[in-house]
Amino acid sequence: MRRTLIKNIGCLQTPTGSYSHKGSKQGANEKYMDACVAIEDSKISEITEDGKVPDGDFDEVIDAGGNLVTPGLVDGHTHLVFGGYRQHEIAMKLAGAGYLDILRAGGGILDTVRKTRDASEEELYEKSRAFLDEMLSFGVTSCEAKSGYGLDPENEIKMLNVIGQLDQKHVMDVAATFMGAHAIPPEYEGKGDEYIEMMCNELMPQVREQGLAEFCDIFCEDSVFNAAQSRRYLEKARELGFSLKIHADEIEAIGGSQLAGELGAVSAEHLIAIEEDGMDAMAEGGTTAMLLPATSFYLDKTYAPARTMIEKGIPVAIASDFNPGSCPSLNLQFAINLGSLKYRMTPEEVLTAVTINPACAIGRGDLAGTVEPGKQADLVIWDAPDFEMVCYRFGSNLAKHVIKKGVLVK
Ligand code: IZC
Ligand code: ZN
Repeated sequence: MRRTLIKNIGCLQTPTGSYSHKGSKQGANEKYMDACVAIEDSKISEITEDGKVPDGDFDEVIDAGGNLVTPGLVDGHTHLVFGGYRQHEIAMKLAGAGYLDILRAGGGILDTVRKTRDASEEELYEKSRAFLDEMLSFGVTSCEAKSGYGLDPENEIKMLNVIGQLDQKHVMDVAATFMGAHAIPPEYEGKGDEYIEMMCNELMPQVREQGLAEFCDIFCEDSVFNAAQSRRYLEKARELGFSLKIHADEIEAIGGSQLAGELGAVSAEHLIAIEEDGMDAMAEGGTTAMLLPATSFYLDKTYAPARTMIEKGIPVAIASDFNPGSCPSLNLQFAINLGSLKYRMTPEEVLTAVTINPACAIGRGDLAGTVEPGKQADLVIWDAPDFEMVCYRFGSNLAKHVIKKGVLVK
């Protein structure tokens, strides 16, 4: 057994438990001052505080230099596997085109679909592997990744294979979400219902049988998939044993958040335009709000009503939404800054929103999201004395060292 000690931790701040935190619990963090963390192989074995050092010999000692240590961050919503980029959309945006205008004109997601279909599995793997390296350098140690730029059986499976390979070969834990219903591909233009039926009858069962994804997601949005199509798709997914996710109320509130609550979806994502009844349904259904503030920033939209959600007892998570269209940034620290500034969440609430809550929403709550004996040793040593500093400084990378499964990876 390999033993590692992290010593000289000024403040170890972490939520506790393996469940999603809501209401007043959203901001309940434990803070251990002058602490040490002992690691045995890939797991945390002991936490000490007030200058006490765990007994025994260690193979490796990491000096935290009196800094803040937190759990490794968890990015619960990404579209990190994609061909090409969409920087040419800047000109359209400057000319006044909105996100859905670009999609309706055959660009946006559909532009990325063309480039993803053209890319080989190896090309997609190499590109996304580099993204995971960059995410790790920002302190992210687990993430979710969605398919949804293939939109046909061959290319959706190609994307899911890439995600599976990343999870296996890269040190990052990557949870796979099947998102065949991300847009209507050109072959099915004007035939959204038929496309949903093909997904439900052909591709979704195949993905399930081959064990390629744990979660199933749909883009419930004006000009994309309506609430009835989303219900059909998610009910079928639930029947097949997927956990449910839904892109809801990003631009227009068309019933996605109500559906999420009613079907007991594990998370509803975006929620910029959510209304009162959608929040009530989510609170009732125990659905986590996966909020994506860097997307509000990049689309120049308003920000989801995080404070009201916390008051209503909805667990709040904050993710990057890294994708080539509405959020071409994988820097979860920037989402932390916006969570603090725009959602007006406290540093403790924000920490919960980027650790245990998304860990639970991607099915990794037992392994990740807190620093506690028995959990995977995924930790960040920050170039900061407290988490307030991480909420406050923006544009720099404050993750000084990153430890993944007990190994120093930065
Ligand atoms: O590529 O535009 N919102 N899906 C829903 C996205 C953004 C990703 C994209
Ligand atoms: Zn998304």
